[in-house]
Amino acid sequence: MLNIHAESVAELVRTVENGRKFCIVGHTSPDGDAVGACVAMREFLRSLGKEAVIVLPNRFPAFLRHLDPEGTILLYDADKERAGRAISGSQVLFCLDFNSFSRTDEMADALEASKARKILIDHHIGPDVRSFDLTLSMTDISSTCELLYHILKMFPNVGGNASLLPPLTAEALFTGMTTDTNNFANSVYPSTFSMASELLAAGVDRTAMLCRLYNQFSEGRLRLIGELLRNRMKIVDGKFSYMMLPFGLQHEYGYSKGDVEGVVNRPLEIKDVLISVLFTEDKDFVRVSIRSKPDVDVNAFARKYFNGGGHKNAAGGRLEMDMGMIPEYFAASVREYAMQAHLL
Ligand SMILES: [Mn+2]
Repeated sequence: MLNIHAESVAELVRTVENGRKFCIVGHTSPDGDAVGACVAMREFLRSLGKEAVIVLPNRFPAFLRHLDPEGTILLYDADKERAGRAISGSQVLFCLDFNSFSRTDEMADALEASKARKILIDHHIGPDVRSFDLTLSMTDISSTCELLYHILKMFPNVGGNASLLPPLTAEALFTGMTTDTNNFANSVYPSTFSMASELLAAGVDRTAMLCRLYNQFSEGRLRLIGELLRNRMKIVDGKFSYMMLPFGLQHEYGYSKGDVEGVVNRPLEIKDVLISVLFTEDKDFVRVSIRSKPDVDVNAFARKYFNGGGHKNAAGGRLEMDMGMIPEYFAASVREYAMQAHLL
């Protein structure tokens, strides 16, 4: 069922056993899977008596804050000096939930320059294997958290027994798997349910976790989602949906990063809609989030038109374009792509 390269895991175990100072990094705009995997790894390494620090390129959403109770995760954009020292001073660098250094923005140079042994654990298509000393990558798996879960179970001190994982590791892994599958809605495999079952048996409080993840938002956030779906969602040719979230709207509703996570999935509930895209205005660019119905590949779409990529049914990218140009650009690109991919 699940085919994790045993020799690679053995090499990983040796690296952990022989190392003392570890640095764990995730991608820019860290999501539940990235933060979950980083925290899970940190707590696991600490339980083995190792020094471990997490560095993320920028802030993560507030609904994940409970995963970092001491608030010790370093943010590269806010404190380049300390974050840079943590990266350059480590013997082993764990790179989690991204497939290439370019996914870490301005942190990429520091990661490339690091002399540490670089280990990638990830589930995105097309890992840049040349940048890493050891790559553990699978795409037919729900999340990096799930992959990490199965890997950690193979450590000699765990020996397949999930209840021997540190409690925060177990909770963080369950969190990342839950957010990446949109609470078991997509990319769910038999191994995903095994993981969930074993972690529940090991004592993870899923009810409390779901409440922290999904029921702790501001009123403004829910009203913003209402506004997006009621007034902003546009549909091109009856099949291709897009929504735009410009600065004006963000300010009006007190938006903060992560607030509209998952909203991009909603237009797919419409019978004939095949692709859904959300454009969020950011400092010097527009963030692009793309979802599709199961048969439609948006990884190629994201690569070709949005300087990004990801998975078959969930991808992302970025545009350096005025928000005003987007409706026209989207309509033209999605029509061209639909022709090439024979979607029409
Ligand atoms: Mn992920």
